[in-house]
Amino acid sequence: MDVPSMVYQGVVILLIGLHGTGKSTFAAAAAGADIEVGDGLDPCTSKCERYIVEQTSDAPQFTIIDTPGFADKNTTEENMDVLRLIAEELRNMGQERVSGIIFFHSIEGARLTGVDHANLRILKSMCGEKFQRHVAFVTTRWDCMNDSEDEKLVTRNNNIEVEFKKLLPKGPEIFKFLNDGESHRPVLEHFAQLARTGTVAPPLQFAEELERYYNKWMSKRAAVEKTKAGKEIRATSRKVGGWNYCTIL
Ligand SMILES: Nc1nc2c(ncn2[C@@H]2O[C@H](COP(=O)(O)OP(=O)(O)OP(=O)(O)O)[C@@H](O)[C@H]2O)c(=O)[nH]1
Ligand SMILES: [Mg+2]
Repeated sequence: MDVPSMVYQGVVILLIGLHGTGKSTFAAAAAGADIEVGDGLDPCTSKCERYIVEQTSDAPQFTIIDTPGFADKNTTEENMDVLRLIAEELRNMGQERVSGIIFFHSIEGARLTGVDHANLRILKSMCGEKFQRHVAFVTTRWDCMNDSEDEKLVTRNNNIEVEFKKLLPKGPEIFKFLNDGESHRPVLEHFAQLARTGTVAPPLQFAEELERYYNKWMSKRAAVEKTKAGKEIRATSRKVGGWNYCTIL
């Protein structure tokens, strides 16, 4: 169901990841909504969109926030724009808080690339240590694989899971999305279970930092740049771009 602006209900979950990894596809499956998805090549979602997941059982209601994907090159300004849009969304939430983040990764890639690592570092900077428990990783496109039991694929997946856990040692749960109308459920159930057991998510480090900087009358733009996630995006571009890029900066 599409949500009127400024409405956040129940457990609020942010969908984050490289563009084309299946965030909107997951949101469409979870919310039963007709959501535009991309061709996997060009970025599709251009702003943060909220969807409510109606629950029939005792599960809590969810608000899912689909976000524009991070760029598949280390393109500073594009990623900074994504961060700004997420910052705006967090500001719109007022007293409401993000209870979880789902980070998406397509299993089609042979391994985690430099761009994947860069995006994971942005994620880590957004979360801060205490929030890590409230992150889930979802690998997508399992249905595009000929044989999900194939030895090479299983090894690849195991390696990716080890990498994920190394990068966020405080423990993300990892799920597989099969594009089957069902596999989104265990992911939501994971967050529902945290809510049921009263495991309240701490504030996102990114949200706390923004609040602090806004309170110092910093402009929205400057505040986003000053956060750890903003600095991470700048630092990555310097490493990748080399001295030429630095000179331009
Ligand atoms: N078969 C299959 N296709 C998928 C899966 N996930 C995503 N796709 C396809 O991949 C393309 C991109 O998916 P999106 O859901 O738009 O990806 P996104 O992460 O929202 O991309 P941006 O909005 O650009 O950040 C679409 O054509 C989807 O149908 C999956 O698990 N299985
Ligand atoms: Mg999308």
